[in-house]
Amino acid sequence: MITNTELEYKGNLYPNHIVEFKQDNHNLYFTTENGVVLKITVLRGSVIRFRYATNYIFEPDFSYAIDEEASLGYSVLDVNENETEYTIKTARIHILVDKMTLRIQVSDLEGNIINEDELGFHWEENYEYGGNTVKMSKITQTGESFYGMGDKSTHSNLKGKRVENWVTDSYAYGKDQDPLYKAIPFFIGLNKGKAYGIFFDNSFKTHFDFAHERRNITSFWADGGEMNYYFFYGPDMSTVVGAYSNLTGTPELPPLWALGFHQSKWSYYPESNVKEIAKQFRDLQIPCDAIYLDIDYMDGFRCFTWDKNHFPDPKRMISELEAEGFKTVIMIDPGIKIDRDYWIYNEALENDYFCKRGDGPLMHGKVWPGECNFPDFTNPEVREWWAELYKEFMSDLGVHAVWNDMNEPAVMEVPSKTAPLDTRHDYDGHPCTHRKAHNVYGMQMVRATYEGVKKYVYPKRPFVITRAAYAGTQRYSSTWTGDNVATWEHLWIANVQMQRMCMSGYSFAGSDIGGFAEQPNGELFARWVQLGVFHPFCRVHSSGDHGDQEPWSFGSDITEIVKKFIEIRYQLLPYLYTMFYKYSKDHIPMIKPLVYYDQEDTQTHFRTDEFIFGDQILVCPIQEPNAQGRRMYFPKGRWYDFWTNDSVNGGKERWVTAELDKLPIYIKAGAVIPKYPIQQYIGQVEIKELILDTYFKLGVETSEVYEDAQDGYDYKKGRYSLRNFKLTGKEKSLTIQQFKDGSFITEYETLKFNFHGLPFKIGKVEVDNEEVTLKSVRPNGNNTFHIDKNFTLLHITSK
Ligand code: NBV
Repeated sequence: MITNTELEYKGNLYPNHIVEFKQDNHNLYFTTENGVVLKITVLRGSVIRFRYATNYIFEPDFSYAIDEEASLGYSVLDVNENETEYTIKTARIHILVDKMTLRIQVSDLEGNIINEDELGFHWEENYEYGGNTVKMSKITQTGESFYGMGDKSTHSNLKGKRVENWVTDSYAYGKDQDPLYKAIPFFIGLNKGKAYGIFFDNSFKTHFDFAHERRNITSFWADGGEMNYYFFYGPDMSTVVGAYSNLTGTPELPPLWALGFHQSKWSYYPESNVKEIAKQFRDLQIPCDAIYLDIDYMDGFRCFTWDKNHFPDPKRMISELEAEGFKTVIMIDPGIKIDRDYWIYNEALENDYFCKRGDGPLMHGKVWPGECNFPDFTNPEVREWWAELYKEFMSDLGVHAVWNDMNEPAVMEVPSKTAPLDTRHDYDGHPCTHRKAHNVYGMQMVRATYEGVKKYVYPKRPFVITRAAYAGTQRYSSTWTGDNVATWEHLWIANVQMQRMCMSGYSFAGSDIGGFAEQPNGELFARWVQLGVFHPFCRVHSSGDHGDQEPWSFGSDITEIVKKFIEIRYQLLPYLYTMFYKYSKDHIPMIKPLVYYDQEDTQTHFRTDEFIFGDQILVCPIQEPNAQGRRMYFPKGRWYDFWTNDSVNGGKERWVTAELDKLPIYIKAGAVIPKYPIQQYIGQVEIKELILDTYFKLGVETSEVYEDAQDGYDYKKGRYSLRNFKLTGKEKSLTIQQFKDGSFITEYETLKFNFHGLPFKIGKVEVDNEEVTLKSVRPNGNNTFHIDKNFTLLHITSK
């Protein structure tokens, strides 16, 4: 066994024995003889925060990641002491703190070790910058798996990998390239069917080694700041992800149109080109809700200006597009052109809003407009100023939403691709260098954008997109995975990244469908659309320099396929919106990898391709050219083929067919899937009935449908409609109970049930205990009929 004293000579410093213990309510302080203080805070029975100070002093407690509304509260907290250790007991876990080494061991109430320190906390002093490199190492079990960590483009199970978090502009990145655009230092560990999570809330560059360097060790460390991490116990992955998501927050509901299909390119201009694209969508009857203006709409890439040659009257154009059902989304970058004739530049300069270097000069760097200065978005005053800049765009011109690019911040022609490390930042009153602020810079920019957009689109809801992100950014903004490439490998990457983002608390995300760099062929484009319509954010975007990438750019066969899948997305909008509602309110990820769905099935631990869209739709993308089908794994339960209604039992890998116009999609038995009719854009048609595709199950299954005014804030006053359907299937009968909540009155009066997989012929139908003749329920074919939207009990029995 290695003792701490021996290791002091190998460059690292270690805590030694505990000399003092103090408890202050839910904070427990353990002080060692050599000046290390471990502060353990019990936030909830299974959410514990660990902080370590060296030389007795903690840093001011400040984090951009933590949501003010995070839930707190626990029922049990007992601390006991014996000769060798302290034991902290909550209602969910036991934590041992070793008196000689300060090492931690967490176990469940049955005594199973969930997570234990190897060397535990240790550190190295940083002579050059001051402070410490703070480190933690933990023991890894043989069968342990690791998930999460944001946008890493690598196998979903991180076992054996080393990754780092440093928000980076990564044009045309590759598989396994790291780091990328996001820094989300949160992972989930899964061992012997029990899951836990660790969120290392430190905005310096952080590193994670998942049994890569040493087979039985997982470690994480940061280039500065504090060892400050949150531990979440499951045992279910859903509890872990939910608790992390609760701590770092979720977004409010977006306007429903933000969940429609969006079309983008670098760049659509002039105005006539934008209009032409919009017209094509309507002529071809391909649903689309938003069109994007990339940087070329600006005057010389100056933020908050328009190129008046290309866009002589933006207000008129935006309202004309709106009349056709299109929302206009514009790009904003962080770099402000150094130009004494540009009012925004002057205003920022006069008010001292730009970042400065260590010794005082303004930090500058080259981006699209040429040399730029960069607002310090970590200064609250700067954020307020930035938010106000949106007034004209949103209120006067009618811009609908904003897309924040290059906010890593990206700087051209320098090896670091970003600001120099000595750049100073306010960090909300905790002044620091870029080493600490880099990973949150983009987050604070998009936060300011969000505040401005929210204020000036009111009473509508804001919609914002960001490229860079730190943990917690999901509260303010949706995101995309940056500059990917039009290759089959990138289709695989997009799928893994999205599942990973959802596991990392960030569900409102998507990839540039079809690929940003290079040009897909029709087949790749179609396969990517098939995947992309099952991602929460669904947008085609491309660099535009290799040809067109609109749904009609690859010949009529591809156009038909793409149209068909976009239509499926529009039909599924009430289902998708309900997914978002559950994400926003209950912190449930919108899409789930199979391991999340059934962590007890070890087959799922290394699956990357299949995922669950919402709770009840199993999707498996086709990721190879010329495929007629593929092998896919079905998790536990019974699944209906979306196309044929044939059902299969899970727990097995099977061959499934999927010619180019098909994607393997399966519906969970018992599900009631809500659908709207196809519309060309949100609000185009009156919804006359809610379609409920109902899939028989022997047993019980519940499904929900959330609806509201699709925009605005009335839902916060209770004006929403939440339907809960409890389906109970027996050999010769089917019962559906409806429970309703909320005061929103939906515009439709009827529910149209489509029954799939009924094992019997319908004999009798009773609605709220009254028999209805089959004629009055208007049977359509075998198994379709309409009933009043307010029913509470539907009972169907066999002939
Ligand atoms: O503004 C141009 C592009 C944009 O289209 C893309 O989505 C961003 O990720 N932007 C990057 C800057 C240029 C990239 C080469």
